[in-house]
Amino acid sequence: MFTMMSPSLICMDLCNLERDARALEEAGAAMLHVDIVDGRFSPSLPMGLDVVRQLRKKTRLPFDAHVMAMDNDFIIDQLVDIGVSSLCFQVETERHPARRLDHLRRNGVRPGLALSPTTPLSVLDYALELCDFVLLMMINPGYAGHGGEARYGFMLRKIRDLRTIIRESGRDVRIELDGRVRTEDLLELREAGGDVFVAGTSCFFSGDKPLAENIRLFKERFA
Ligand code: S6P
Ligand code: MG
Repeated sequence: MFTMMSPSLICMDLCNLERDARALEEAGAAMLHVDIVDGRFSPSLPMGLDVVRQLRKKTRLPFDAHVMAMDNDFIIDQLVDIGVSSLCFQVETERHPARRLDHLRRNGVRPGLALSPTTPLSVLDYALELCDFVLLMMINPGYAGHGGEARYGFMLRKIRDLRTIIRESGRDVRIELDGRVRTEDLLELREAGGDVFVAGTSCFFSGDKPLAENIRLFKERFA
């Protein structure tokens, strides 16, 4: 179960990113979820690209980027140059999703689309075959820091519907779930069809215990 988690960079101790990345590496994490919010898509600007670029040199963990921006051009080009392994962007603000997905694949980055909670799955009708994964936001993207945000009740239905669409397509497309992923909900989310789970403040970075302790407890539970 641990290897299905994508720990969220912006939920780490922002003054000790290298330390936390190493702790995750030592614990056997498979990747790091790198959120880039531009401050306009949603009112939040947690992490700049230069920090991501510096951190790239400090850890072996693959970067799993998630872009929430009004204009993707500059940000995506920079993330490709930094060397992220996979990248998804919010489909709602992208004028040319197919072109963007093709560009990522041509540059050796696994491409994905991110969907806000109420964005219908029909946007994937012709895009699914261009994607290696689809990220479903279970809260409003970029609002993770807002206390009132909670997973929407229809998300389990949406995850199951997407799993059915992928199964029927015969394609190997992963489902990544992001936003308020709680340890106690993991089995239910996995049963619904989730493959990869973003771990943030509702999981490893709850703040009540040190990261290493939270990871230890998590592994104990899912041994
Ligand atoms: C922001 C971003 C997410 C957050 C994640 C945090 O919207 O896309 O990846 O980092 O939601 O997790 P949590 O458990 O604090 O909601
Ligand atoms: Mg994210």
